[in-house]
Amino acid sequence: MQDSSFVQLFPQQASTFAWQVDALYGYLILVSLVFSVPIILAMFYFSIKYREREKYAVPKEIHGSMVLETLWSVIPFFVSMSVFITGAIVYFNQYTPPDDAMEIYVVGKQWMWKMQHATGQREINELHVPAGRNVKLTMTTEDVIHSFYIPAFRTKADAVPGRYTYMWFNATTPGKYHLFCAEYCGLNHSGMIGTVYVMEPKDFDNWLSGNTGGETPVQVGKDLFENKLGCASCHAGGPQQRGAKLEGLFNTEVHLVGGGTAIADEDYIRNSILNPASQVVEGYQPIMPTFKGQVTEEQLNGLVAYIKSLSPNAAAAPAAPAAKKPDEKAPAGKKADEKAPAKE
Ligand code: HEC
Ligand SMILES: [Cu+2]
Repeated sequence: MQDSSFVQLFPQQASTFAWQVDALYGYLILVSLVFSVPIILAMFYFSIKYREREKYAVPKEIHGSMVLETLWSVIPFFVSMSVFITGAIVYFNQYTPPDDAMEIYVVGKQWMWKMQHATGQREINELHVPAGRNVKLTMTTEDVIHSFYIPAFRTKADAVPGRYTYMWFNATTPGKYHLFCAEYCGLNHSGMIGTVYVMEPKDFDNWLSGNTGGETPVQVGKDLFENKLGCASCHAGGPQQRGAKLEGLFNTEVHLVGGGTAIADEDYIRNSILNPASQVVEGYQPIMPTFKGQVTEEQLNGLVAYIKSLSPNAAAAPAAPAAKKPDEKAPAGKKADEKAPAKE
């Protein structure tokens, strides 16, 4: 629960890695203090001790000290490496979703968060999750960049147009927590807020079964695949099928025309549907039409979920998206504000 009884410096720690983030943050503050306080004190001390006593005095020459110079190089080296290494450990832990995580789809949109559980329940600006279980969010957005931020879990990840990003957490304490959009996304950005409800696992199971919310993402995808979009006319299986085999595809390596390879993760499947010509599978003709503009983000999630379900034994996504190279991200200046003003 949010505690407002006293001035609160930090939000409550409500996920398994919250304490790690706080400990690292505390360590950074400590390092900053250890380096800044003595320096400022020494400044005052020396400026008084060595103040000008007589005009044009010539001070005694001091020659270098090997011991001193070694120390002030080696100590900061270890201090900065300790920040780097602990930071990297916390980061990789936070952005590597465990294989056994329960999956929830999140779509950002000006100005709301739309969630869908694997069992079909939909929520808007609310997210119900069980305590003590690993939860993985697969996120994207319909318009500009948004950022999914749960301060009490000490986790935040951008939702980026045109691809999937992931976040995971294991909530420790049942209660109600703030959910924010942490990337300026236009006029009503400040209203793009919500609530995360962490429930006891058995309450959550009740909530989930008492809230039957229509079709599951896999069912939505299957329906699109077999009926509405006609994917099955090429991908139905059997010897004469014109499309590539999709059974067992997820998380395997695909050989592409032109000699490259790709791992068939969520982004690959998504891209195969939207830009089929950009990654043509070896041994096939580039006859697949693009479905860009014909499917919503939620329908895409369904198609991806359905194609994943054709590979029952595949593990979850291999790599953390947020751990991708920074240059793969949208250029800093090209974020939400680019598109947002037009809507105002
Ligand atoms: C006109 C026939 C045709 C239709 C319709 C079609 N595909 Fe394809 N699809 C292909 C062919 C051919 C390939 C292999 C060549 C390529 O990668 O473009 C392919 C490749 C793919 C791949 C990559 C497979 C791999 O092994 O890497 C995916 C995923 C896919 N299609 C999904 C879909 C979905 C989902 C739909 C419906 C929304 C669809 N396709 C509709 C013909 C089709
Ligand atoms: Cu937003």
